[in-house]
Amino acid sequence: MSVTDAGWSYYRVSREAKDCLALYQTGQTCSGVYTIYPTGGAKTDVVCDMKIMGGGWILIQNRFDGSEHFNRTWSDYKNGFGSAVGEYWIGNDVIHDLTKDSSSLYISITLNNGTTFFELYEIFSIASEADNYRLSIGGQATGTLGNRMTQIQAGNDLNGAMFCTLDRDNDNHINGHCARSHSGGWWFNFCHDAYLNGPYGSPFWYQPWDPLLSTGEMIQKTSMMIRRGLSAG
Ligand SMILES: [Ca+2]
Repeated sequence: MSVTDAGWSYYRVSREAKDCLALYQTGQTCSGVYTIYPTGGAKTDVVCDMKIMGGGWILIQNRFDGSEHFNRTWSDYKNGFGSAVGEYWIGNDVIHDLTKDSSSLYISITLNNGTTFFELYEIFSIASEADNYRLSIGGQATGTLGNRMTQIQAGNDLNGAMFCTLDRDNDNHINGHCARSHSGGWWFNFCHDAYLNGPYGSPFWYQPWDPLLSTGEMIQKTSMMIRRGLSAG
């Protein structure tokens, strides 16, 4: 075990596990960096949160110091970027693979003053690249952020939206390019009320979680975590 730059312990587990829940169920109850072996995917190092709401969560997105920029190409988002010992996006192909059997999503945002908000979505999955990693999000939403991803005005509802990057305009903004305008990859409609991949520490990180957070200037940390099995299946 060693300690990473981000302060996580790095756990070496001899037995292969497909995700953080499988690790948790075999007795790994400490949060930290683990190697997982997703079905059909290459092994990958991730942060597992083993404390929040019963543990077993895989961080698919982790930001805390702005050391990785998130205004990246389709290929970068497809394959993932950054590192589990720092900031990262796990990769859309891996997210697709990990969410095929029904997952939940837990979003956390911590402000510079230490206040943390969260939102838990019961149902979360993304399609394959052939369908541009289309987002399926729904079920019950609970938390202190309030639901700003679904069941809002039609143009900003992200359920069913396709992934967009600076080099791929898959949004529903006919004359615009949301990913390019907002400098980051995300599921955009026309465009959004919730968006966690904007420019870190910047007033140009537009509406991370509107109206609670209209710019990203006051955000210190964000994470997006997934876990199998809270919903049926
Ligand atoms: Ca467009």
